[in-house]
Amino acid sequence: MSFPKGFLWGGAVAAHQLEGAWQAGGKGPSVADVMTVGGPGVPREITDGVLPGKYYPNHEAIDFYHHYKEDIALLAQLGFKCFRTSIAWTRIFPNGDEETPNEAGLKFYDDLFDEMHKYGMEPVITLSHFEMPYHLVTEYGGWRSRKLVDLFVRFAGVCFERYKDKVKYWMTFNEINNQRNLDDPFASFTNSGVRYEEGEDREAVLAQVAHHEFIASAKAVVLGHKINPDFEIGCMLAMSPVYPASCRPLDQIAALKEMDRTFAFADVQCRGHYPAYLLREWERKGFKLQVEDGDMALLEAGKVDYFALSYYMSFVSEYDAAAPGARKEVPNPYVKASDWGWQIDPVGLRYTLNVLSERYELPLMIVENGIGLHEQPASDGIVHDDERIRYFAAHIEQMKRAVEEDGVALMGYCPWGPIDLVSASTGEMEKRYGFIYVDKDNQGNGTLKRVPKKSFYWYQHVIKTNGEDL
Ligand code: P53
Repeated sequence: MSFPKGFLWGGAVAAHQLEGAWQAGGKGPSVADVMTVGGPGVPREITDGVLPGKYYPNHEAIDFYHHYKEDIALLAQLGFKCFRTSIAWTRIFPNGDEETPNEAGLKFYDDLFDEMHKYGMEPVITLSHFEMPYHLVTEYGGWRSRKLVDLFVRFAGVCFERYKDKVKYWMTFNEINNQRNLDDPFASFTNSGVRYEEGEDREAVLAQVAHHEFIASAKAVVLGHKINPDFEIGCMLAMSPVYPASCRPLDQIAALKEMDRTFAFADVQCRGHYPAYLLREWERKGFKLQVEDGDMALLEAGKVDYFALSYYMSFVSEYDAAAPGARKEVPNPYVKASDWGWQIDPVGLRYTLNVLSERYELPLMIVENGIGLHEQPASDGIVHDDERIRYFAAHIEQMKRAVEEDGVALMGYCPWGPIDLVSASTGEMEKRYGFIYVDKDNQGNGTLKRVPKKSFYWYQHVIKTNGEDL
């Protein structure tokens, strides 16, 4: 037994993190275009529009827009069966609220998908990956407004129609659960174009924002299936398992409740209704969700076909007697963390796949996994990234056990950033994930030259042996 035939080995990126060309072909500014560069523990600044004298790393990124043929050829050399990217909403609807789409933007993705198919590479496409039109933030307050539902569904419908014969695998919202981190301005801004105001009840705002997104996602699923019944349309969550700090029963509850904050986003999209724990919480807190007639039936009708997840790290929660119910994270003594503090835990991947498979009984797809590292080419010009190889070997080993021993239905595996790109959380180029090195630094200097790293040849072999030989 091993990975099924046709297992989708590949890699994953997002438009704003690699395309650059932020104004080419009539593209409008997205939320990613107004974020500066940060660093480990240094947040990116979200500016009011694009300001002179500031450096915005996504504006050029690695200029995939002009290098995509060369880059897809390299990924084909790796043996990719699929490639996950997103469609930049702002290439199709530069402001987000136009009546008609921008042909130059549509054409770019036609060409890109054709290029992938040339090598037998299946596109796996995210509709909204941290790059909504900035105009929708200034004009409507982002997903606070119900208006966004129609605008998103229009965008989704245009993409579904245009690419119905080129794309089979879709996702609606990337890591829709990140915004549960209410104190992180990056999360609410990139997920939903929301900037919280002084004194407002963030939890109540989030409930409404998420409801709009659930409705939009459900409508997109229904519409997509109408346009092409063969479409597979998934939800996408950042899955970081939360372990209890001990076998103390109160620690168990603390971890369980922490996980519910993630599951809340998946329960609605996978099961088609709000879970009891969430309804009761809103009741207790006095939230009055604004719901329209037919919303609940829509959630039921627009359930997703599969569950896509990113997996990078795990957490530990401890009961806090001083603030019961509040989140109290403690370090895990059994695992090591990356330079950016992400706790590396391969066994947690097997654990997560099992939990999701048992809870939802849906096919799963790992659409992100990887480690950001500080790297430089050695004197031979090559990055010898043995640490990355060890990271992937350990994770793929656990993924294999989930499939072979535990019976998890896994569709594919797409490591994050197969080619170095701009980090989402920090905006750095020097938080590198790739099998391919790109010569560019955090300030934007470099030739943009692409050079395969040692891991390139390793992953190529893994794909060739269908994961047998790690
Ligand atoms: P970067 C937080 C936690 C887990 C995954 O992240 C996250 C985030 C937000 O950054 O994001 C996903 O680049 C995301 C990608 C992102 C990737 O993980 O911050 O879907 O866009 O690049 C890695 O190191």
